[in-house]
Amino acid sequence: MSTDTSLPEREFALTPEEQSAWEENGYIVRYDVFTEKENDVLRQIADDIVEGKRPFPADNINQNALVRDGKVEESGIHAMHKIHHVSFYIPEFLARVRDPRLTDPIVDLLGPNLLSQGNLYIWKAPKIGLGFPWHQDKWYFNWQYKTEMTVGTWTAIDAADKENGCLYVIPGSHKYGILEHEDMEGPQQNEFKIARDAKDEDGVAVELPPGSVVWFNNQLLHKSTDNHSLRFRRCNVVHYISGDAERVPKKDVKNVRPVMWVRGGTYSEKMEPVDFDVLPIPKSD
Ligand SMILES: O=C(O)CCC(=O)C(=O)O
Repeated sequence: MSTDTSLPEREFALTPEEQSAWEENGYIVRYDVFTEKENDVLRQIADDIVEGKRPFPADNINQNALVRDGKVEESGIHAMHKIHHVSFYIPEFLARVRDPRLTDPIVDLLGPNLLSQGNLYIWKAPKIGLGFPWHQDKWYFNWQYKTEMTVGTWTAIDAADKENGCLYVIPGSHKYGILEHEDMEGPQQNEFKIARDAKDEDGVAVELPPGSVVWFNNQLLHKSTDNHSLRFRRCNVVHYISGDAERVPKKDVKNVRPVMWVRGGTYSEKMEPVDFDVLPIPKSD
């Protein structure tokens, strides 16, 4: 296992200005991190998965809720909402998870031993793509791990703006503590809860060109809006956790996913990371 993460070697480490912005706001943004060609590789693979050209566990593929509920008719990638844990099964997505352009800054935030809880690729189709309510990712992750902070990265595959449903964040909300998250009404997948105490007027739109990345503290309140445009708004989200974190065993939780080794040494007795390459695709019944 490689442990070549000594601090001076990191070309993409956080600058002191970014470090301060992180502490104050709970997120940072960089532009031109990935090229259009690199994004196209992920975009094509995700589309191939939907078209059945690449095997992938069907349970990890979610349709748009309006299509799923028969409210609109769409097919192929237009009918898609997201795929989960792509990097567990697809080598090109795993390579992206381990890319130093994403991970170098995270070493400054979580230390040199990094694992990933997986990733999420979102389509947000023209006109029907649905937004995500205000939430803190830590609310979702907390039952699984004992750790103060994990870090999410959000890469724009397409341009993201207010019209096609970009992210909104509440700067500094990573200092609020974990808010109550409640059930919500509406077509959005019932997998989501809303942090009702988050105030829309405190939100800032994070409009980004393709290839940009947002790094965010998992306690940062964020949301996104519906896609009202005729354009896709695709993104690739990856979550990172320190190898020093502790997994909390929960007997009642089905389908607990492994964490993948990313870089550095790991503490397998606590986290049991998968340190080989992608997992085999499970056979469907
Ligand atoms: O990309 C989006 O629209 C929102 C994604 C998000 O909030 C998340 O992955 O936690």
